[in-house]
Amino acid sequence: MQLNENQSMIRQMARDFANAKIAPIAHDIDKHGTFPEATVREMGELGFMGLSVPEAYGGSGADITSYALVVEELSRVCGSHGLTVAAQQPRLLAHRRLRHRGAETEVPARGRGRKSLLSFGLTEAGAGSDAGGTRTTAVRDGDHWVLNGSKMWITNSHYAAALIITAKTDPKATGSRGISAFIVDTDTPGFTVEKKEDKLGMRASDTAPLTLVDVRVPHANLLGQEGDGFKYFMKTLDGGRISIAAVALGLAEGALATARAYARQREQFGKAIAEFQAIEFMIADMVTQIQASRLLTYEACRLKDAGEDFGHMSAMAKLHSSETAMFVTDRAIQILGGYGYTTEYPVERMYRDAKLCTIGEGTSEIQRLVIGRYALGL
Ligand code: COS
Repeated sequence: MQLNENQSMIRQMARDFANAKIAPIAHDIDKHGTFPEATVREMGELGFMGLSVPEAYGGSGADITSYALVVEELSRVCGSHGLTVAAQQPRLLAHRRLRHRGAETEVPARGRGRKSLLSFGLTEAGAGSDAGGTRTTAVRDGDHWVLNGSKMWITNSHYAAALIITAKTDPKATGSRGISAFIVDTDTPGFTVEKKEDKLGMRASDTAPLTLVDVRVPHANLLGQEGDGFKYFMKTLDGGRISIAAVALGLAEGALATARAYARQREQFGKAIAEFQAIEFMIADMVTQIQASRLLTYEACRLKDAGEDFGHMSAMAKLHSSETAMFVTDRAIQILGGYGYTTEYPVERMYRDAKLCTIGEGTSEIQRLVIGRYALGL
């Protein structure tokens, strides 16, 4: 892919930062499940936390391609860092889009103290793939809305100054209808971020359930049109799927790099194992799948940057890249043999991190559903 000067510069900046600052801590933060506050702050200073948000809204004004390049580079050494940036970005974009649609609310984007992120709360215990199954309610009370309910698997929530939350505003409406989107400041009484989840992978990324008990938000915090929340969130997920595709791509590239170096240096039967066709073919398949993922991911970025429909392409990119990440990290462990199964090398961490990519931002099955509906014109 041909990058312009700006994109090459941003990619190099992200690569240097990832190698110098993230690679040395990636193992420890995974082991202890520690959110990397210091490097997240530094990423904010470098402009990574609002990359594709226009400068007028406090962002860096870069294109989606640059943003995906950054997420890919971070994920090459640490999936949790890639995911932390990925979870922040489309949320800001969603907000910008919603503001354009008429909402006048200002998001407290600069945050307070260590809580400086903006998070996104859609999923509930009964509303996973069926995002329209939202049970959280918002009831109008004069100039306010009163929210009650709970959310699950919410990324970055302990470090968020505010979240965008979906809630049912029309109890009579069925399915995806009657759902609205609200900005909720995390210090609003009745709003609680519960205990961080103990996860298989992405262990340094912050994931927690939320509880809302009589949370009062001003009417101005309703985003866009009442009842259109489901569609806003679907559009946000279209963009979010590019992010997860970039995370998966980075993880696959990181695992490939480790496997390639190992295969060249590890000797068995008197020669480097790279010289055995069994290994050569594995590497060939890994490289080919990664290249296909890269083309899909950057084609989705190109369409989005050009203002064209991209939801089908981001679903294809997300599906292919996440399944490629599982394939490549699995093959990388196989090439490293016993070493690959230990924490001495990063491939086992990448394998665990990659699994999230087949689930978050819509499972592989949901991506197939979106792609199938597009292909069949349904
Ligand atoms: N962009 C804009 N609008 C969209 C849209 C999109 N990508 N996808 C659907 N819509 C609209 C439809 O056009 C429809 O509008 P009308 O009511 O005006 O006809 C409405 O939203 C309902 O769409 P649909 O009937 O397709 O909804 P379904 O309940 O069948 O759900 C899926 C569609 C399954 C695709 C959706 O629920 C989904 O993506 N689920 C996965 C959720 C997910 O990814 N969760 C993970 C979150 S991690 S933060």
